[in-house]
Amino acid sequence: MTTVTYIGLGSNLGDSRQILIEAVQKLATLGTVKTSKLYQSPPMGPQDQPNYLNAVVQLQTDLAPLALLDQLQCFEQESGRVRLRHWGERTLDLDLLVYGQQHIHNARLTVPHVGLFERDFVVIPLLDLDVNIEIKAQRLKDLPVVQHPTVAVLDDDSWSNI
Ligand code: A4P
Ligand code: MG
Repeated sequence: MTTVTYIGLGSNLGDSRQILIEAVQKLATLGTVKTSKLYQSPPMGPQDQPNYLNAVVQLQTDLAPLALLDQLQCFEQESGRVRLRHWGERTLDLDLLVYGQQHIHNARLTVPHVGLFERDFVVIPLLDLDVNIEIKAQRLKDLPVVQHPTVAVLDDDSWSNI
């Protein structure tokens, strides 16, 4: 059965734009993808780290949640993932934001992703993909972070060439 999922992409080390393009190409091997616009955002967490590039991909896939997480972690490793500290700089971060309507809580996975509603670098690109999206009965377009976003658009949704 095919499920609509949303994956958050972030990078602030290395050639971030190229790393995110390659991540979208890899996600496209798992199902049908659509990409949000490409954004630059100031770091959440430690401030002595570079700005991030962020985007969200809608992925329609047959993979079960943990099998999808395995793939995401594999793609992170393939990008030469370096992760120096919690909420710190990284070459590639792939977060499973939403998996259909499911609520998942286990040792490896919390879905919807923790902190999603407070992160403009996640909410704004999700709205690119579905302006009426609701998560846990919350309409994302009504969230406070949408009123004063700190993210800047770098490119329209053709940035990944998918
Ligand atoms: N895990 C649990 N739920 C999930 C999920 N829904 N998706 C577990 C993905 N992984 C999930 O991940 C640690 C563990 O979380 C995984 O092994 C998985 O089993 P991690 O990415 O290595 O953990 P981390 O470095 O502690 O980061 P964490 O807590 O995931 O941080 P975030 O939330 O990913 O934030 N600022 C800007 N502007 N843009 C960003 O993209 N990203 C971060 C990292 C910090 N600041 C940022 C950004
Ligand atoms: Mg993460």
